[in-house]
Amino acid sequence: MQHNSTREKIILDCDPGHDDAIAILLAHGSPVIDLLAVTTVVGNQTLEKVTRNALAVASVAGITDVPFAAGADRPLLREVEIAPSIHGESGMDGPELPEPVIDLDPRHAVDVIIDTIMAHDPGTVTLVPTGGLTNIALAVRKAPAIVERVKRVVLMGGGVRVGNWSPMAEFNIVIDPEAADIVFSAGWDVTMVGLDLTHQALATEDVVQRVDDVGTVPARFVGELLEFFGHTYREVQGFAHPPVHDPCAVAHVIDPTIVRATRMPIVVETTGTHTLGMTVADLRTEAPADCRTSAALELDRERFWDVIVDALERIGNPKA
Ligand code: PIR
Ligand code: CA
Repeated sequence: MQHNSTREKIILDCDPGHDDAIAILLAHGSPVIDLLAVTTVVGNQTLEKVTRNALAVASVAGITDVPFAAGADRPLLREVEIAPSIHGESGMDGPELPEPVIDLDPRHAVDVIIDTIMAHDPGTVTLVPTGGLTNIALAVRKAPAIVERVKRVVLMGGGVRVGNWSPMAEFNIVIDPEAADIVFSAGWDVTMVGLDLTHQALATEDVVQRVDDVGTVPARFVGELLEFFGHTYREVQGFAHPPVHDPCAVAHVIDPTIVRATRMPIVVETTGTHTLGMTVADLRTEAPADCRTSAALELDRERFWDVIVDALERIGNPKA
């Protein structure tokens, strides 16, 4: 991997999760991303399971020089809600999951997030959350100075007038709406890569074929993830092809012309009777000058899959 300061430094906070796993592989394999840390949070499955899955991804990809740390095992206020109907009992059903080859960092994820941000120059670290926002909210409360210090937050979650866990709410936001509220209103730059965008990132047959053609162990792993994810998305959500949500946030950091965002005020609904966890976007007029929130609405499909295939080709066959 190349080591120069032109690469975008990111912390990936995730809940693997089929699409989270692909986000880790994309971040690791991309020549323009410097993956500083991977942190885990309860979401698609229990904290224990998603953390185990993250370490399995590290094994598959041969990631040995990045800290992996476990974080919150429950939301700030709500009961734990997981998604076995989509991600299976393990949280990453489908491929065989290899044993960890690296040890978990002994620190709590919240401390890894804070320490990592503070160890780098101001305005250089981007946070990329692809699960519930509990860890990020806790980090903001524990060390409010990070709000000024990070470059920006590019999160997968929410959507403009579209939900998946309820008619109006997306899973990552609705499982911890108070945490999401803290993150969206903190005052830093937030780019919401939501369902409007990720429902354009469908793993169609030609995409699966391109991944298959890479022919390496990590590419085969991705193929098996897509097969299981495709199956549950067909059975449970009635989709012909599965949307590969989380890598879209990483792709936006790689190149904002692949995942294009528009500035607009966005707030999180924390009290709605039928709209709890909705990301309420104001599209009535042009965003005011001080608006710090954006929603990604437009995907360049071709180049999105290009960067994923390119990352897989660069990872190669670490176990072979
Ligand atoms: C949850 C997810 C995906 C699909 C459903 N139905 C529920 C997970 C993905 O990992 C992604 O981060 C986000 N949450 C999409 O809602
Ligand atoms: Ca996720």
